[in-house]
Amino acid sequence: MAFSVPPLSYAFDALEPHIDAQTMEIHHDKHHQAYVDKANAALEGTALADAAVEDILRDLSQVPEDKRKAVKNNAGGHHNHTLFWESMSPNGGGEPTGELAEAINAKFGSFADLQAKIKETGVNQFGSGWSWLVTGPDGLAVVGTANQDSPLSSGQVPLVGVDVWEHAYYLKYQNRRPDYIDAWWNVVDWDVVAQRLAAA
Ligand code: MN3
Repeated sequence: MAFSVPPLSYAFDALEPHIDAQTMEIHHDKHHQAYVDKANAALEGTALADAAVEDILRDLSQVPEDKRKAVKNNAGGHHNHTLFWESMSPNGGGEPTGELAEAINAKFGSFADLQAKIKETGVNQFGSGWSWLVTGPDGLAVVGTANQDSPLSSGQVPLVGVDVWEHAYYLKYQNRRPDYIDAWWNVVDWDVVAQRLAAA
């Protein structure tokens, strides 16, 4: 089954003032749709046309070589953005609790230390990409990925990530990527992140 852009579970303006409605609408309806359309076009007629996006991204070597770059970029873009929308909520913000909080404290020292690391990774991502909290063979980690590369392709499970492509923030924040990341914490749904860790 071809990929499709999942509908948001909240309105475009629900994350105001932290993420503006126009950015959300263009980002979701135009940018994400473009990744989906291009991923579907690249996979059409291949043995992976009906595969789950996670299974494709976990092993890109199974993608025919002439399609691999398009699939890496666009299936990656589809999966990254799906995670992104689901990780945010108008009722988000605050701090992780329970096992997620314990795991963060054990690995990074504190939630504030984790926030600093994600921000540093996002601010220092040259060009376009993402800053992620992942879990993998060595437990929790903060990693940056370029473009639409997925942590799944490096054997890690993305738990939450902040999109630091300019299209994610430029209308409201212009060049102020650090301010956008600071604001983004106010909409992160830590319950969803905790569920991802429990399922990983
Ligand atoms: Mn984006």
